[in-house]
Amino acid sequence: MTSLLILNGPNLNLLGTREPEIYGADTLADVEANCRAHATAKGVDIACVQSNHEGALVDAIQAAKGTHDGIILNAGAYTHTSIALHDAIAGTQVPTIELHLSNVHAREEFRHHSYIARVAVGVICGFGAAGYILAMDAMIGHLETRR
Ligand code: CA2
Repeated sequence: MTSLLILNGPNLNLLGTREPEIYGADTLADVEANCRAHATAKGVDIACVQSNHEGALVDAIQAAKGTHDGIILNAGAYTHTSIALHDAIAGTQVPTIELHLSNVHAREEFRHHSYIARVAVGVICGFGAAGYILAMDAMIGHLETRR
């Protein structure tokens, strides 16, 4: 069975507690529950991981090789700073979709650059929590066309 890793980075554990006008009212637990329900409907397995630590995210990407077929990655602010995450994705070659709740291109200049996009299958941003479902469907479709 296809298996996806839903990987969330720094501060996304705070979802639903502040800045709902930017990130929505759903908590991370709500988002993960929606992903689990969608995975059941689509007949895929998922694992959900969140960490505030760059090295732990690198470990999770490395551990995905041979365990998960694709990664949905909201790397949070590390998107804009982390060559280590870029290298982990490039090194493991696990297909990865970069995801953001907000439209990072409509925000501050420092959010416009991504180290992840260069090694991602594609990027989804600006659709709030629905983006996780869009990303799951996009990854399932991507994996099907590769088979
Ligand atoms: O829009 C996104 O999903 C981001 O990845 C969220 C990151 C931000 O640094 C990226 O530029 C875009 C920030 C996540 C912080 O989430 C919070 C949620 C509620 C309260 C405080 C922080």
